[in-house]
Amino acid sequence: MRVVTRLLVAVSALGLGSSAYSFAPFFSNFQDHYEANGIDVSELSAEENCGVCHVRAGGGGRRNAYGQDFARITLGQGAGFNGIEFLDSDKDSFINLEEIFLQTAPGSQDMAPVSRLDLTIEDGLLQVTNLEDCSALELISFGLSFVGSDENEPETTAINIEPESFESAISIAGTEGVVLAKCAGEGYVGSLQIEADEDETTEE
Ligand SMILES: [Ca+2]
Repeated sequence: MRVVTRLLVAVSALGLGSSAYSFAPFFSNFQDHYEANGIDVSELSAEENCGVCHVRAGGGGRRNAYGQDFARITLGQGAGFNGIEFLDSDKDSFINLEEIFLQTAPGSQDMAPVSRLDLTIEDGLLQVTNLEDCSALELISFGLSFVGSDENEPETTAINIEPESFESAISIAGTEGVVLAKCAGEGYVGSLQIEADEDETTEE
């Protein structure tokens, strides 16, 4: 008799747990993925975390545009978070990765970056423009690394710098990846994708 009672209690507790928290693991995966890659998502986490994927910030119900892409591509096609990072789910002209880096909502136009930073490479050096009013510039790279003008300094994948001291003396090492830049206080963000040169093996 005692055994049966215990079993029922255990099943009941499991049932409650799964209905109340059924979607929380997805957000936990989101946090783990971006924090492991050096992207702070604490503001997205602190504030209405289910709102990253759902229309209602409390979770449940309809998914927003990012949540729909997450369900269809990240889970449905097994493409992971990387599979939707270069989409602009909410069509506000900023890709999801830029919005996650700036911690604006990738699935809602109600929260969007203020302005775009333009990133280019000229003569091998990284250029960032539209830095007017930017109080602190943060750069991060994936698959690539930053190389400063001082040869003795090691390559790095993340730089925080005052915009006035950013003199375009940073070059990019590597053949394929992405560089992200933001001025968090002002809401500016931008990115640069570098793809491997397919003509590399061409011979003349
Ligand atoms: Ca967007």
